[in-house]
Amino acid sequence: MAAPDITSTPFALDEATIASYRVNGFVHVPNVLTGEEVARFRAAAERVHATKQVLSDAPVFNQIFQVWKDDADLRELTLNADLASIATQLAGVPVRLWHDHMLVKAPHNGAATEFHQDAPYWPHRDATRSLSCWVALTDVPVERGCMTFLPGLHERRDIRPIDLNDAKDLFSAAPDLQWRPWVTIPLRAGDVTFHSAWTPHRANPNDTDEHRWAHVNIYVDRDVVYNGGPHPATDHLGLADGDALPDDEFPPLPR
Ligand SMILES: O=C(O)CCC(=O)C(=O)O
Repeated sequence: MAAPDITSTPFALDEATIASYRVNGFVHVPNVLTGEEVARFRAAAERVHATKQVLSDAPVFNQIFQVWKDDADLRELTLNADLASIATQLAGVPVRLWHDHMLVKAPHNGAATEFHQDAPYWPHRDATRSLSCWVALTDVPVERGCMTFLPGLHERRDIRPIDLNDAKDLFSAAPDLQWRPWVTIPLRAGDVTFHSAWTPHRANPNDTDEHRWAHVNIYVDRDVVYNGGPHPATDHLGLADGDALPDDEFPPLPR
């Protein structure tokens, strides 16, 4: 399979942004979606939230999983070529979709998403540069549940899966991280952040009267293989340890 040309992209990402991502393990890219796109995708998110089964409805967030499979508008957002192109440039390797999910914090949900890395939850072998794109479909100021990152830790690969309901768990697993600086990034609707699957991150509770609407696309190294572990994205597929991820379920992007 030919590798995508990661030097030409419809969305111009400057060298400073790529360099910042490579140093910090996350980056803020403003104004990726237009106001019209935000309005359309937000309406779709509200529609899907009202009708589709929630994978997790813990206070921390409502998680609605694999929305690209059922909703034409959200499919466009998940498979969006600009977002996938930015992810490819940041990763520096070809990627494929792992899964998407909407993460909706209800008004006054009273729970932060506590610090964790993402990769330890996933059943992948040979992942090196996997990353997430977190799309704000509403303004997300600090008090509505924006993201906070611990910079410069994306090569840290020794941390176990963390309980994201437990504020102390990451620091129990990795006590040295307790003294690292936190970087909190409020987003305007249409802004995105990208974060490495190994960058520790959290999100504040939603202390406002409005929902926090976030749509997350997760990209993994295109040549990652399944390691036999449990996960809702793979449990129904009958994959064996060592199998490649099938293209129809985990599409190579951009396409
Ligand atoms: O939005 C949140 O509450 C947490 C998001 C998160 O952990 C992620 O996108 O990896």
